[in-house]
Amino acid sequence: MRVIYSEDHKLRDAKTELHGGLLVKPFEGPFRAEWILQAVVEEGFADVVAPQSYGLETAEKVHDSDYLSFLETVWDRWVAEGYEGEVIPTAIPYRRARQVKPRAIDGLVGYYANAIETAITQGTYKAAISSMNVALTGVDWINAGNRFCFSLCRPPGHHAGIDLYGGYCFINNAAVAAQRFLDHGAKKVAILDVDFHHGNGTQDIFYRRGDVLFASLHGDPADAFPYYLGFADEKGEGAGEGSNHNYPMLPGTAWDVWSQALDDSLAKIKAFGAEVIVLSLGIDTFERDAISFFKLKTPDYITMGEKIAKAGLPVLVCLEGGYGVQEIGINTANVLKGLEA
Ligand code: SP5
Ligand code: ZN
Repeated sequence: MRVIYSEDHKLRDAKTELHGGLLVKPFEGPFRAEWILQAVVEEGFADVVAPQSYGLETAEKVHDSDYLSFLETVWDRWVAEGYEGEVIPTAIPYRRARQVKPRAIDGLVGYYANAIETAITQGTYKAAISSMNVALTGVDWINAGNRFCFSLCRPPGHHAGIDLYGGYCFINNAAVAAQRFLDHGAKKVAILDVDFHHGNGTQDIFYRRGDVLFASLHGDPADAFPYYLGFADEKGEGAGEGSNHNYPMLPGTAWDVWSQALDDSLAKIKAFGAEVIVLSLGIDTFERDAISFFKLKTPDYITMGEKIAKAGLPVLVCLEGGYGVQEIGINTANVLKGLEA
């Protein structure tokens, strides 16, 4: 299977993440993509290709265009304000507050944030665009008649909503990819999100739409980031009613329980009539992940890929999370191996 990868991910290299009341070295850094690229090449996925460049047309169908302009300009505005640190909000539109866009940059940053651990930096926008291009190039590879593709996206995307960044995400790569599949003839697309964290951004984007099914397997939001979305009773609204499926699971969940949720989500995807699966692949479900609490083991990732392939659909794999351990590389490669098995 082809791997799409751009060096431009390195432009996203924040110095800080707000964690436990301290500004620490971020869990989400360039080393992640390097570990994963090295492992997938070593495991035989050596057809590594750089992405094409795309404009913003597709992104503007899933994100608010003012939000995209904010991402593009926020760093310069922050520096112009005289600030010396990275971009972190200090106020947010709390309950019962007005949802009106402030003129002041400090207010604007909070307006567009759904989590404040994530600092925006000088190269973040360019890296996020390159990550989107990696996903879109994967769409074109699938549309050329190939069954699988691995888009090694970094930064990740599934926490980025219509007009929200956070959770290390800025542009929702999987959502933009799904939109391109639709724009090139697919009537129904499924996004299967197996990252440890609920894909709150992807859910936000497609919640009222009937053309994209969203299924997410994740740590129960009562116990895990992003805390405020991802419960089982969120089923979609309007045209999207019945096409949103959340599988929250408890601390300590291992393959036996997790794989039942996977089987159920794949049955939903088949029943929906999806023509292609966009797999939001976080490998932070691993038992030794730095910030998560599931207990998946390295061989489980092969079985995961096998099960997903048995749905019989083309699969575009977009990288999401996975932290703190070099095994994110072999675990990713194992999913790819399982898909091709
Ligand atoms: C793409 C992705 O996986 N984003 C995840 C963002 C999570 N950021 C917040 C992490 C908070 C971790 N808290 C762990 C508590 C352990 N005691
Ligand atoms: Zn995650």
